[in-house]
Amino acid sequence: MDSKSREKLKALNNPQVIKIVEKYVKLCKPAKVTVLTDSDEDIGYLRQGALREGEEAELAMEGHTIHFDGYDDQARDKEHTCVMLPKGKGMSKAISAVDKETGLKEVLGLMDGIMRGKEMLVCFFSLGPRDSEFTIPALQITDSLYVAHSETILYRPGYDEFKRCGDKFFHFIHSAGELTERQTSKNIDKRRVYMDLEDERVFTINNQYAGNSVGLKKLALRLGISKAHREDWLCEHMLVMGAKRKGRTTYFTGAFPSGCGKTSTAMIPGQSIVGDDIAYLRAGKDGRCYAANVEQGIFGIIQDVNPVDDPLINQTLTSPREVIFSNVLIKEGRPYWLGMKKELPDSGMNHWGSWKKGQKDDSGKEILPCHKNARYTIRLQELDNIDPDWDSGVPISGIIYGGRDSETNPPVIETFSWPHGVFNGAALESETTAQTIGKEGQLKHDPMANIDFLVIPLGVYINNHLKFGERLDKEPKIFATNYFLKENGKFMNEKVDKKVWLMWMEGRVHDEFEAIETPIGLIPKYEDIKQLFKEIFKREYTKEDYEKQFSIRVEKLLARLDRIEAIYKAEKDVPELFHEHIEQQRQRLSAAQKEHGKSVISPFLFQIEKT
Ligand code: SPV
Ligand code: MN
Repeated sequence: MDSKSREKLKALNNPQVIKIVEKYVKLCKPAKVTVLTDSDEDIGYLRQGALREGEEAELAMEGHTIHFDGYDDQARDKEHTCVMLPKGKGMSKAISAVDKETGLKEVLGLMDGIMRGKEMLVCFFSLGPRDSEFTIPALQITDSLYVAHSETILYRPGYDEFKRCGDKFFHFIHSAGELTERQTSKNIDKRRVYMDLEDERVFTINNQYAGNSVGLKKLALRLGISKAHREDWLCEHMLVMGAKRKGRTTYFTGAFPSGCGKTSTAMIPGQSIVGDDIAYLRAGKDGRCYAANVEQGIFGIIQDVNPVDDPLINQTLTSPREVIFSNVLIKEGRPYWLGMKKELPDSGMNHWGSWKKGQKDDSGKEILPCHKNARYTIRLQELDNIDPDWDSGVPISGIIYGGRDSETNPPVIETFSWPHGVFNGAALESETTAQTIGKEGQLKHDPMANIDFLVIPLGVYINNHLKFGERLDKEPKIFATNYFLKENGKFMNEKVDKKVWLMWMEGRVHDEFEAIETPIGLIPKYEDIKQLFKEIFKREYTKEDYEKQFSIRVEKLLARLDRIEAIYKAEKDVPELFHEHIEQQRQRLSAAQKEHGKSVISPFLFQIEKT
């Protein structure tokens, strides 16, 4: 460590930071240690370093760079992401866990000398708005310039926070491990992401894909869930946005599994974005729910970003500014991706290496021009639709849960109450996507779109949500959306239709629309949705479309209840209220089926809610 770095560490006057840095220098044995502050010079050092070392390369447009992760390192590795559990502690079946002693021994063993010949970077950030009740300082130690560079885009600087936080901070130790000549992680078989909740630290090694490597993203989400549990707030996989109608701004949060419309909801034209991925929710002194964006940037899926479906992001990614593209196709210094509504070249550099159309990988599978989970990394400030209050907690009036569900839920429903909404979120099912390693299109239970990140038992997590509502004087309304209903294999809605559902939800918050009461919740009246389609898109929305989309599919809904019940029956500590909601919903569905004598019931057969 040179004297400059030494000075920067010393100036923090934080013995815990020094202890941690010393410990991992000793273990990882880097050739050099560099400490970074929030200065432009230090941020520039990371960007320049990533280019110099070949973890990124410059593209034709000013500020744009490309980073490739290894061919087998393109998404979150759920299998090797584990909570290290102290002896005697239990965990839900759906959450991977390893005995703490065994896990620590394994991962620390793999980390011995892992940074040999490399530079260790020591960086400081703030999760959530700085110097606020939301702030969690985070120390990142990594040997990847790409990881550190990404974090300077995605997270608020936090060097000064460490002067006052004592030993209350999260820390993350990452090593990409040995690299190939393409500067990608070589020892993928030794990829591990191990979480230590007691010491609020995560070890992550032999990977580069940001969902595995960037400590402040999904690793901090997991530590945050544990901390929120202890301190009675909520840490969620949620967007935060301002919905704009009639000259007012109404804030919503929305939880959607990865690849199911979170960013595109936060980016609906005409609205404002606060955050697109992770939010901290706290009860305010005034009894309202406040949410803050944990991040200051977007690590977004690039597939289907085009002038029609995502005009704002498209404009941002095609003009000069700081952007890291990852795992797209590069030809003559220009990035290409799936669904960009442009012809893709037949050859170029991609996540495979030098690629040609038709090329197969070692297992004989044809390689797409660009990975489906290819991404872009930008600062929120690059967007014209950034909310003026994005850097603080905003009061939340509505919460949306949405899954990828081709055959069951209607496009939008309002739940009956906070507990009924929590039940809905807890019963969320969604088809898997390319954002995690494994098969796509499998229906999976994904409570609150957070299952991949849960580090506390499911029953405890659900109970925390119920209790959170009790602490509020004015609970947000809870809605459920489904953008992915299909008929004969084709989507029933256009991507942009989500704006209509949002405007309806916004209106419901302000008591401006009546709703129809069904066994699963309140749905819009045909006339209101027809009017919104006309106002927003000048498009005709037919009675037939409405009837198909908003029919109550009793058998499918009952089958879902059975699946959900079976999952929760196998869990400990599930609140009784949750089981009551399952039973009540089942009874309402069965009664409706009996009354109408069919298993798919038209929305026109239900009555307007009684107020
Ligand atoms: C997600 O997959 O939910 C993301 C990207 O937001 S990742 O960093 O992989 O988690
Ligand atoms: Mn996410």
